[in-house]
Amino acid sequence: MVVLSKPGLDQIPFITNHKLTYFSGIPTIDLSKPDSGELLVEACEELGFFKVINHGIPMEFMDKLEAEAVKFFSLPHPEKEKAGPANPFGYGNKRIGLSGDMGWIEYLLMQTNAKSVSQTSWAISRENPEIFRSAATDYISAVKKLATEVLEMLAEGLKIQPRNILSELLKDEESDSVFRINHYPPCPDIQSFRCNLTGFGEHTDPQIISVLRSNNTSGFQISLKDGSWVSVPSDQSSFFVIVGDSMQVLTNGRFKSVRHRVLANSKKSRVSMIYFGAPALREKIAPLPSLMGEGEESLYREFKWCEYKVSSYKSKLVDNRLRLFEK
Ligand code: GA4
Repeated sequence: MVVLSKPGLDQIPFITNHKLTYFSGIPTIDLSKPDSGELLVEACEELGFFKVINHGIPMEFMDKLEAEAVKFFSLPHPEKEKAGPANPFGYGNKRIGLSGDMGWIEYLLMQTNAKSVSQTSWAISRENPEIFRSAATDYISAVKKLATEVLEMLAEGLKIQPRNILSELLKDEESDSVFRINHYPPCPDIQSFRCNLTGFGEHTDPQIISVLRSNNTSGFQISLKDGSWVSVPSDQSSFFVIVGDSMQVLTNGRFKSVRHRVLANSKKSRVSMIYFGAPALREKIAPLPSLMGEGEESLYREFKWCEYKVSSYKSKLVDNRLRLFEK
């Protein structure tokens, strides 16, 4: 009999098809090269996932925020619980979303606006909220800029006008973008099992584009077209970009939102920070007319982002959320 010594471990699903094959085919885009648009388009069509290097964001931004996050996650549990429960924003522990998903994870989830970042900073440190607030604000504005640059290069690669047709969705003052910092504590118990424990269960991101950065602990996996899972070698100085469901709709299925998940690590702590670039709640999402070929039919019915969001929160992580909006 397997004895689970950690409380709560029994509620977290195991992953059985967990071959740890590292994938060497991740498209790497050098943002300092001006003509990367077409390579970006290719990566979004083939995989819905790529890595960006020479992005211009100083390592100091990542280090500062990660250090603050680690400080918070190292606090005793009762202290951290004061900043929770995530509903969906705030501190969350093992429970993901509102539909009963569980993972070997704790996290901070917030909106990217100044008010939400401030509230989170107060919730996690009443004595000195300013250090976290300023590190998170700097980091979020840097990754938001990176996301909008990538979207502008994509518009160029797709040969659609104006250049900011996609990026303006994120630049909107009322953009519903969110930010999360995940901490996957090491789980020594899993070493003795033949399968892996779920850190964050498989899912696609509902938003337009997500920008992920993690420390040097592996665990992140993506699903390839044939349904197989591959591990993404970690790289703490680069960013990984994930195509979300809304981008799949905007491109009428030309870009694919990539399924991804995180496996718990038996030895090392994993810390990741993800910016989820979303439109404003009132924004209508439908395939961009300029991307539709002659006679091409829309695969999705038009919806408002708030409608998709509400429907997403009713779903389980693993669900195909776009199915409800297919024509
Ligand atoms: C996945 C992407 C983001 O992390 C997130 C997640 C959200 C949550 O953790 O609260 C969701 C998940 C994510 C998709 C379906 C719903 C909502 C958990 C869940 C079961 C913050 C988001 O926007 O959607």
